[in-house]
Amino acid sequence: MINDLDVARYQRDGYIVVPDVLSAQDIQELRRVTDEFVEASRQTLQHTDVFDLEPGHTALQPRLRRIKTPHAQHPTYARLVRHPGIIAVLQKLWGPNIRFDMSKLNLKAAGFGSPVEWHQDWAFYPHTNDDLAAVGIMVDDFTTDNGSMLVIPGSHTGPIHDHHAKGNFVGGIDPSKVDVDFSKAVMCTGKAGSITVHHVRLVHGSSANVSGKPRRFLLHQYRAADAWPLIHPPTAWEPWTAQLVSGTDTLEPRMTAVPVRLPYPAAPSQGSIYENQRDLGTRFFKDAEELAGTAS
Ligand SMILES: O=C(O)CCC(=O)C(=O)O
Repeated sequence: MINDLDVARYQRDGYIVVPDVLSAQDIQELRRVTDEFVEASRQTLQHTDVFDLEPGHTALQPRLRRIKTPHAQHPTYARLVRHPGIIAVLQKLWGPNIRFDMSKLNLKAAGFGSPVEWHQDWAFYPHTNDDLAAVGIMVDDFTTDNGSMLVIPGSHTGPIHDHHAKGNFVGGIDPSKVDVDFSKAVMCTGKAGSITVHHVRLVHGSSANVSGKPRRFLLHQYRAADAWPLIHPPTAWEPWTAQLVSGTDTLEPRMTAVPVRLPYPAAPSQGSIYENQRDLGTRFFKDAEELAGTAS
């Protein structure tokens, strides 16, 4: 699925895009099921354990921003956690022993999909080593104008940046306070069925969707089986070991010299990264309305 050059590129840049991992049939099924969730979101006007809603969401015009833990909500999503193409890519990067963590599906509907401010996933869940990555499945074609993910190549080897504002964790980086050259950002575009793999310490984000086409991104978090969470460690062995998707488990976490900054005190706005980032003072990305206002 990937070769040694891809591995070297991942190690150097902190991300890769791999085309043609999911079949056209997989994608058709993912879109069908996802449309059902958008329909179901008409029934609520508040965020729930499953739905994170865009501002302006109504029953008549549903604006679903995220399906939370989709693998726990529908068998179609659950099956993809162990997709052989995805697991093969991770095995090539880390070796045989791999554990799934969590999933989420970020939807950016045509014309209004929310931006995600710059952040490092590591700020949310530091472990004893940093062999963790998010795999992003492109459910739609990712283009230059529909809010594709942006990454800062090489930033996974740098510091863990401050994700706090007014003393609280807010899950986003204040662009005016960090030494990151955002002009070096690269956009991860590709055809539906491609995947992105980005390192847990990579600085990344994404702008609003100003195109006429949706951008739906199913994200799976995985980690090497010997990476042990420094916060929210498992409280029972069985569910923890059941998340192994390849290889064998271990009772011996691998400790490496990784920079850690804890996500405390907790974000004042809870529920999703979009909510956490509400309290970030300075924003990098404009929302769709602001972009439309600028354009007119
Ligand atoms: O949906 C995106 O473009 C990026 C999402 C992301 O980084 C996140 O949800 O943590």
